[in-house]
Amino acid sequence: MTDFRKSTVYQIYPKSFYDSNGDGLGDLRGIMEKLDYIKELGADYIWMTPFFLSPQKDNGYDVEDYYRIDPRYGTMEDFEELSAEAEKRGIRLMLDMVFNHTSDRHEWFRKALEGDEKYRNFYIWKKGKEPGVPPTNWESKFGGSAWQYVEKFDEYYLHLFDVSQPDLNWDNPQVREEIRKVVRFWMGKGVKGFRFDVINLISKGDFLDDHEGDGRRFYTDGPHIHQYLQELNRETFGKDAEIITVGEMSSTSMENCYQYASEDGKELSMVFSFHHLKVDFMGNEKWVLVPYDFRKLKEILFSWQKGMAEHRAWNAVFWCNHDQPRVVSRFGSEGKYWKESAKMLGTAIHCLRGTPYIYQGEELGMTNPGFTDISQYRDVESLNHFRILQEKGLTEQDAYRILQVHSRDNSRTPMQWTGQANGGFTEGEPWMEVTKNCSYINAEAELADGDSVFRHYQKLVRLRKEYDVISMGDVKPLAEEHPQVFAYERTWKDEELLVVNNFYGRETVWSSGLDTAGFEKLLGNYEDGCPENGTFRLRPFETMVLFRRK
Ligand code: TEU
Repeated sequence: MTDFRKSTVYQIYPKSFYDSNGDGLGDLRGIMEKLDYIKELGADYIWMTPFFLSPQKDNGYDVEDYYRIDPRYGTMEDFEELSAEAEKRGIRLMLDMVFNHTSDRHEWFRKALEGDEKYRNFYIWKKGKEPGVPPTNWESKFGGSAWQYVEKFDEYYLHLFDVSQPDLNWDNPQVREEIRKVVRFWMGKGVKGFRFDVINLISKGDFLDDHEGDGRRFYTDGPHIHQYLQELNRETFGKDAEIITVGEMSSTSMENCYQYASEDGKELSMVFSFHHLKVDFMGNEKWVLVPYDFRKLKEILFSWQKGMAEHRAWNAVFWCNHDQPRVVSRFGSEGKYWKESAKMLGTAIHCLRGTPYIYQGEELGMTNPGFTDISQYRDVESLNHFRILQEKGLTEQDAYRILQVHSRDNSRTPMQWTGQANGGFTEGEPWMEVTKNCSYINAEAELADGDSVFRHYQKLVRLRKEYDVISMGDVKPLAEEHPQVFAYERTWKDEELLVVNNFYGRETVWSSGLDTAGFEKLLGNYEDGCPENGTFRLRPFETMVLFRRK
């Protein structure tokens, strides 16, 4: 059994990873061709975002059939071959299960629309408050009302995401049984990991107007959430000790995560929470431009580190995924200190307590693309908000500036394999433009360079396996008041680790008051440089990992 505390997960967005057949879209055979690259990085698991049959309104998070593979990505035989080839390399596959909602093209929803009562009960229907007024004022996460009127029934159905993604009714036992069947089917294919999409939204509470906001308090970490997760665990993946699970927790609370990701194993192995990635929002509002709040970032990361450890629960640690902008553009630098900042950010997150996730291209230091025209964007959320922002009175230029920072497409541009045309991603016309800097930010160049961002990530993955203090140690926050430094200490038996990061492009000094004698440097992003008598003189975006035995 792989110990998930020592493991690293590599996330693939299949559409943008590698195109094996020249149609401009990445596919399963493309992933297969790149398994050696992932092996070289050292990752233990590959999480693939959904490749099930789907109309692709939300790039596969709108599932039409959980048992079939979308022909755009390949066939079931391709999946089986990929799975066998991964296994040969000691890599396991983690599938992305979207169970809060289906596509409106799913057979269940089609039957519901035909008026079949059994399937109408698979979804959430309510009468309007009065003619033309939805049941509640809840907002869809992608903009607009979360309710869609269907004249035939004079009722509305709930869609927390796109109108084409109706929410499933988990209070119906038949829905829960159907979901279990899906999980068992993929377990039968040998899958050893599951990521559950927005899983803390499946249990809906009261259907009331939200006078303060958007409705999320009525369905987030809802009344039966722990019961439903425990049931799913008991009846499906809990029967196989080798399976690891991660739940994507939208706007969750730490208290709930203690239970979701408890060591007792009744629910999930670990959780993704997003509070640390809202430090450049205004409250919950992401479509604004505000500088990121470094102190808040530290505070949130530390409080989750401490809280989860004290309650014997496990974190997933990450900066990037297919919904987030590129971290080097967000908290680092695209310019002079691109390489230093990419390495620093990797170190800061990978040495924490939790299982690290690397999103494709992060290990190369890929950046946001800086798109300047709406025709370059693909994401439904970005397209909706581009319109909504202008309806609110912003100029087109201002709307672009916000999209350039916050759009989910920032992370979805094709993987940069080479410096050639289209970054070596496809022989055809890519479904989304490749970022121009593929001329120098690409896998081929970084594999050839012993000092590259890729080589740094490779070391981080290896260190986690080699040092128990990284995988198992306790965490103690340091430099909590320092305006530029993010530092922490890890301890385990006789092992001590110091991780010190300068988050800014200017030098700084941190007088730690620590006894730093006898530490050796395991990793850094400048050649020399060690603390003297507890004083750290840090260069722009400098990072260092120091180790000693007591
Ligand atoms: O995302 C959940 C989610 O709510 C956010 O990450 C969302 O993209 C963000 O809040 C919008 O500002 C998951 C998937 O990761 C995402 O790709 C899907 O679109 C979404 O669920 C619906 O399935």
